[in-house]
Amino acid sequence: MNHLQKAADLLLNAEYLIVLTGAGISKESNVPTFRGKDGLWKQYNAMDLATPQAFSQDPQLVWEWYTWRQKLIATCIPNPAHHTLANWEKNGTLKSLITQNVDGLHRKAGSTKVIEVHGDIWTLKCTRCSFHSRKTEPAEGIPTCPTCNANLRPDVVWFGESLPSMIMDQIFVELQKADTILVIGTSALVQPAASFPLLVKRQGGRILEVNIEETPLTFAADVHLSGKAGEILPQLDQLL
Ligand code: BJW
Ligand code: ZN
Repeated sequence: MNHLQKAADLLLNAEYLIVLTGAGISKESNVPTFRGKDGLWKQYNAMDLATPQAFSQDPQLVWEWYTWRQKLIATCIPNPAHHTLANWEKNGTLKSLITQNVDGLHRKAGSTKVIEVHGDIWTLKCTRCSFHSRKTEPAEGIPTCPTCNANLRPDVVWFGESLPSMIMDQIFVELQKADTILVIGTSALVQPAASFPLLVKRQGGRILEVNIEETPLTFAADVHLSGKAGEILPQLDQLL
């Protein structure tokens, strides 16, 4: 049996299928990934940009990077992989979708059961008070809080920051229920998200991986489908 058919059989037999996505699923929508040869970290040092320390030292630089990404993401549209997952939610195949992406493309494709573990690039939060706001226009300069005048920052999770406890609670409920997890387009290097599939595996569940490369998770995968998410997901859909 070929790998695609084996993956389709696992999906057909799944009682509670969840998905974990990473930057690779949005690559074919022209959102750059983080790592790899065209990754965002190739041009910028992660530790200069995606830490709370970097933001307190140079908020201007960090905002320039986020404004550049907001402008780019504003022009991007979901690809066939996002659309396939949205359809699977509608027809009941998929129970929930955990994404590390901040680009909002799963919601744009019509998915509603989305857990954004690293936040949302369009939501801003105050560095001092509890002010939050969501806008769809790229930020200009360093936005400040209308309540207390402190700097606003993107409501995303940076290195060294914990994922919000409400999000972690939601994730653990889903991981406990899951008997199959489909992992798409993540390098599986960043914790804690990289461990979510292993938690499903540890309770007897299955891991299916879709990626153009092998990752540290491939050894644990029941099926690894090598290729672009935007091509493989519609092919899988045809077999269901
Ligand atoms: C395709 C494709 C196509 C391409 N089709 N596929 C040791 C153990 C445990 C933890 C740590 C540790 N050392 C350090 C830590 C902590 C740290 C961590 O994991 N560091 C590692 C790098 C070592 N983690 C944290 O700090 C996290 N918090 C935490 O642990 O809290 C507890 C704690 C608190 C305080 C002290 C100590 C512990 C928070 C992590 C936050 C990550 N944030 C970012 C930025 C988000 C905001 C933003 O977007 O600006 O999240 S970093 C960046 O990486 C982003 C991504 O969501 C995340 C994951 O990247 P992803 O999605 O996997 O993308 P890539 O680019 O890496 O991979 C793309 C993949 O797609 C590749 O595999 C390609 O092959 C593939 N691909 N095209 C299919 N067409
Ligand atoms: Zn404030």
